[in-house]
Amino acid sequence: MNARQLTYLTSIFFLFLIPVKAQQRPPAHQMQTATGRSLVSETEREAFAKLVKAEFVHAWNGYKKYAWGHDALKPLSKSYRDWYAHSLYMTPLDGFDTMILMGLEKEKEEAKKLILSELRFDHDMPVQVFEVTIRVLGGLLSAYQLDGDPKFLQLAEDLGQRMLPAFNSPTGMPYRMVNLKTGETDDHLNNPAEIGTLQLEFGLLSKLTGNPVYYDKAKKACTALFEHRSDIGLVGTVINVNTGEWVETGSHISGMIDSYYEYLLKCGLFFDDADYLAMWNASIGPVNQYLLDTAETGLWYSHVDMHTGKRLKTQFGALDAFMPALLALGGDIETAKAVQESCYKMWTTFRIEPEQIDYTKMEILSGYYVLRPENIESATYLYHHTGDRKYFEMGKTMFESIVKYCRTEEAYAELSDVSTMTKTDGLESFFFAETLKYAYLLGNDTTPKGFTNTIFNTEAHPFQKTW
Ligand code: DMJ
Repeated sequence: MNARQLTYLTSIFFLFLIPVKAQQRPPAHQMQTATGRSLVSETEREAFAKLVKAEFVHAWNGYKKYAWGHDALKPLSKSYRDWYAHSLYMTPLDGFDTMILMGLEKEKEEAKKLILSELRFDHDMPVQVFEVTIRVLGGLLSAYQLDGDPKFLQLAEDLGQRMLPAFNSPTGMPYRMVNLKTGETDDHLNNPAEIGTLQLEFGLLSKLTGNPVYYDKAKKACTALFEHRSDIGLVGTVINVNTGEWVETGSHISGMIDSYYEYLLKCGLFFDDADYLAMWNASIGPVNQYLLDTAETGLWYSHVDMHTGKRLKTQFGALDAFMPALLALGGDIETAKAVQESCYKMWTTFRIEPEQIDYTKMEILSGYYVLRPENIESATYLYHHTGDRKYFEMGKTMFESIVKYCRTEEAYAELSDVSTMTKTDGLESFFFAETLKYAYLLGNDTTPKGFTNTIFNTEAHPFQKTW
């Protein structure tokens, strides 16, 4: 048999073989594992990721056209907003690592050029320590780790130094505001989220610079907060950092407390810090014991008094929806799944989730939607931790409704009211950092070490353990 005949016979053989194999395989949406999970085909995932990437470019182009060099785009008035007297380049910094993960080379280079040529911190202006840490410091650190340019780390170190005076309170817990030039501090009434959500960034800065001061200050602050928990193991909403007295004693997992719990676990895992893991283990038990509430509408986290555990409110919201992601990371998949059902119900009942609902009546308490990521974030975590198609579909549906109701001709806009889907003139930088990134990672996991091995800061900046 000559070579030509051999090729002919081989192709005939494969022509018969391929249809048989194809017939044996059920369509992608019916594919199941031995445990009954439905899977998602790579083609479907890729197509979704491509869609998300295109929407990122759409929103970024709007920022470029109307808000270049400023913190955020105002999508309806086609102008811009800066948080303070000088821009801190929040949108380019928050979006930078998303561009890298999405393979947006041109956009990445233009953002890099802007940040490295314009961003400086020697401004005489008070800034909010927590927000600047999670967005700006976090963005600079992940930019350095993913891009490699040492100028990102120099900027991060400069910023870290300028924020250190915030920790100079009698308790070690930071003041809410610090002046970047003078180091003057302000606002002694702070909350667990703003006190306890600094360690990943300050800790990573220590690891990368070899200067332990950042790690130590942030850890002292968080430990002091933990030590002020009540006898039943809960924290309240507002604490005086000068005296350590609680000013508001409502306990919940919503805004002002949420990411304190997130960082207890993430810092324990990321830094192999046994103290953080111990604080997490001592906290998650009481949180589940006192806050979890089984209602007719599902499983929710409520609001209780930090000292008595007495229920204060049956209120849940867009920010609380981070919890299934955290539970999944902590290994409690079953509670994560049950709470995610509720989060998804909160979304689909109103077509887009409102900021706050009363979960017993499924009634809106606060109807705005500022393009928050938490619900999609949790769907993405559950998808990567279980491989179940159900969570891919949840994330996809949520993303599609954002496109349907929040897309504008040249970018995206927040909603002032989900009952009327009325758009409002804002576009938070976390839409670029988190919402679009988590949606994209649902379809295409481009994180260097894989999604389940990556620790994201609370603004979804992926951090790498390099030590
Ligand atoms: C982000 O800045 C962070 O995720 C923070 O922890 C909570 N709020 C926003 C997103 O909703």
